[in-house]
Amino acid sequence: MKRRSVIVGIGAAFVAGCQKIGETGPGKALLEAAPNWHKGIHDALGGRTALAPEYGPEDISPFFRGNGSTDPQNGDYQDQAAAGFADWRIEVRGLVDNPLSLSMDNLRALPQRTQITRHDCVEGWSAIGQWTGPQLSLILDAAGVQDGARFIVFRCADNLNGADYYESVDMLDAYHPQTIVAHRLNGEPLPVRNGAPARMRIERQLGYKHAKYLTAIEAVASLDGIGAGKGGYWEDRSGYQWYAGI
Ligand SMILES: Nc1nc2c(c(=O)[nH]1)N[C@H]1C(S)=C(S)[C@@H](COP(=O)(O)O)O[C@H]1N2
Ligand SMILES: [Mo]
Repeated sequence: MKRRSVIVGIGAAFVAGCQKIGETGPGKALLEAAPNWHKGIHDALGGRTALAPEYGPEDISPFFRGNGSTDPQNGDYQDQAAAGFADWRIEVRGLVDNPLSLSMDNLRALPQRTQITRHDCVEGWSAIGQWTGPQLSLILDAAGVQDGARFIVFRCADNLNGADYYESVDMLDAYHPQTIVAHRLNGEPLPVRNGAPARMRIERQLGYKHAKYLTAIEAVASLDGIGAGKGGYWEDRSGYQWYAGI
């Protein structure tokens, strides 16, 4: 939880600074006039488990665009797509007592959660979609995550410019109730452009954390030695933060 304490540290310094401003002068009036702003900071300090906003069916975007990989050409992805992903497997491995190899039927047989949420991409666009799939927590509980695990890594089928896409989250986001392995978008099987046959929804995080074309879920003690060690494809090769909480 190292990253979390960094975030909390920044938040605490921010609150301390604001209290100082608030003691005298116009800052005080500003603070008193804006109680929700103050609450917002408290939520930010303790609200990692709060739910992301959910929307109504009338809010669903007419088209949910694809971004990054939208039609993987590497490996056997195209063959798998042509076969309706009948042989697709999501491996659950690493620091688990019972490694699993989940078919799409296995995924669909689990209790499902449906949620209408807003996706925010750092590139400056958003879209609202309805996602359906089992909570990741159900899968992790079935696999029996061991005590030493601190992160969950998501492996993807697509290779972008010579590197496999991957992402990772800490246990708070892994067990968050809105963290699901989505296989349906707006009531239809997930389109290829949006990550068929299954992709992560990590609703408290920015778009690049939502790994598409999911092939494996790995419980690990450390992110060292995975990719370039920064916890994700974009984290490894740009300034994108590993913790992309919203
Ligand atoms: N495997 C994989 N996952 C990915 C990406 C990608 O290129 N490959 N792009 C990410 C980014 S930057 C965003 S904004 C979302 C886009 O999801 P969408 O294609 O459904 O819009 O997927 C994320 N997950
Ligand atoms: Mo993105």
